[in-house]
Amino acid sequence: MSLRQLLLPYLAALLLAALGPCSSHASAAAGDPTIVMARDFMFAPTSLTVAAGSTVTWTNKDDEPHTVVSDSGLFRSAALDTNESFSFRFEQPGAYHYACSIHPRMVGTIVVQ
Ligand SMILES: [Cu+2]
Repeated sequence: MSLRQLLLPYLAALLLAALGPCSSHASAAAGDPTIVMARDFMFAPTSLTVAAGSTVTWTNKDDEPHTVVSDSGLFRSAALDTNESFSFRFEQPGAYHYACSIHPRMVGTIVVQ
């Protein structure tokens, strides 16, 4: 094995680590609790991709109360005050759209693969 063959996987891993997740899209491994924060009347990231079986946790980092309500009625949080959280486990692949019922322009999507 040449030195180049030995170094290639290491360099590839380094490059992936340097690139990191983009700010508006993120990914998580199965089972990882993933935080989607409501801050300044936005969910961040707006679109989050997770593996089936992942639990997504929303934490309100705003001074205003927010909710997390699925468009299809699959999940619905109570009003979350500052630093309160809501979690939901996504079992089935699909695209799940949700909004804050207090501020309907606050919208987000969880993509389950
Ligand atoms: Cu809100």
